[in-house]
Amino acid sequence: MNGPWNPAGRLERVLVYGLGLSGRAAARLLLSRGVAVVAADDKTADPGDLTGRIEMLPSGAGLPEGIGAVVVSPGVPLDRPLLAEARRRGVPVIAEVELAFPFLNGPVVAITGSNGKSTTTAMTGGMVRAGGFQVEVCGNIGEPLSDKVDGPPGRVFVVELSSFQIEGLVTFKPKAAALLNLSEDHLDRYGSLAAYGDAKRRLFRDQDAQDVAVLNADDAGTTRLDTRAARRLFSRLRRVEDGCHVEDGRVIEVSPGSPDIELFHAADVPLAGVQNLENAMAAALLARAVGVEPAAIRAALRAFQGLPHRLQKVGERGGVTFYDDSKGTNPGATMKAIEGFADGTVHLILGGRNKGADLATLTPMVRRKARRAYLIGEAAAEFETVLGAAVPWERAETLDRAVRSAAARAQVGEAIVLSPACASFDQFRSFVHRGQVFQELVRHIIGSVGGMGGPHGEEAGV
Ligand code: UMA
Repeated sequence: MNGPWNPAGRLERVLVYGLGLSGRAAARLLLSRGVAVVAADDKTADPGDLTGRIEMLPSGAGLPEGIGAVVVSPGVPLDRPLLAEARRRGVPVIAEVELAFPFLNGPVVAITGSNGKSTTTAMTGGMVRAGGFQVEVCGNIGEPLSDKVDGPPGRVFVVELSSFQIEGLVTFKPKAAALLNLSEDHLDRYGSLAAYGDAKRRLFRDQDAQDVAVLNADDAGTTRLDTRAARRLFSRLRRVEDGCHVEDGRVIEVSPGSPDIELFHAADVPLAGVQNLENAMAAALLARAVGVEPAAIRAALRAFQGLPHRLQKVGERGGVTFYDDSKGTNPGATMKAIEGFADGTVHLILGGRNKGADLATLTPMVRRKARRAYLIGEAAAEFETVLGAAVPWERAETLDRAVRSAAARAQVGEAIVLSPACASFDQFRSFVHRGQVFQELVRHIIGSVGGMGGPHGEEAGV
């Protein structure tokens, strides 16, 4: 990956591989700087607004002559033949975020981790904005960094980065960066947790002593990191020496040689789930790294609305609450999502396409928190095996049957939670689509008059 990439060098012609959100943004940035763009896509991609401005590489063609760099989209695995050819010919292969980095006219605050990235990114953006700065919130959260390059100087770029994007970094150097947590995800691409962790840790490689690395003291995988940056830890469970921790419900910032400062109260975090306290602590340390005062941190937290499909409360009926955590696409995310519920009260919808994770890691938490599990999609059979007799489960197969059955069984004070621990692509277009379908089903149930029939015509228990 580390080709001889020189961001200051003159580029004449660049290959953009993948013409989705990031590929298009990279192409726009390159064109705006007078660089010719050739685009490759393994599916037939419509160049849209770029029609006539870029050249499309015919399917199956090799790397054209005169290409100075390849900008690879995050979803394109690095073992694709075209990328292998680029490496063989000494052509640098970089991420879209790497392409954008040298053009940025303000500090970068970067967020990565297996879970909580988007929420933490949005929280950090809110805090930095409340601190009086102009902010661009972008990256994996949905808006490519390349589209944010042109704008007034002095903006703070709060950037969510996936491991896929980090793999293509060469000179990217964030002023502050957080590694929120590390648990099994994307093993279909990386093969092992170690390789996946290594991909994430690259983010900190080029930081120096003036920069800040925010790490999770409760997740050993994140602190095992070589970096020259100042390490600031956050912990829900123990005291730290530099960073922040929780004391009697208050989140306290500790810095060697300085008095302790109260950053916020745990009750200021308006979202359910222990993970959101962790996300808020990480966001606060990142905001502190660019000079945001605690009052602004508190104000932003209290006003934070949460993001869709992240343990989002979508409705309530007869004392039963429905939560959409469709973004819970790996076991680590699902464990965190249900940890904050009272024991034995969760009707948990699990399943979809397993990305290579060991689903058995979920079993102890499911045993503790769930009243019943509803298994859907390709991973249903695997879940049957790993859950065994830990908790009652049923093979619902589809989301529709799962929601109806759960709604028919749930009692006052219980929750119905879609947090599937798997990707959505076996039955849905994306986790967003899956969440939207869930919310539509919930609205239908909540709106229906006089109870609802369960999967076998049972009377609603809600
Ligand atoms: N493509 C190929 N060959 C391949 C794979 C894809 O040609 O082997 C083409 C597709 O046909 C398509 C294009 O590449 O035309 C899609 O590129 P992409 O999959 O890299 O997706 P983008 O539309 O560029 O969106 C990406 C991120 N997607 C992925 O990482 C898969 C978006 O994160 C991100 O918001 C966007 O860049 C802007 O930065 C989404 C995501 O699911 C939300 N991320 C994963 C996650 O959060 O777990 C990592």
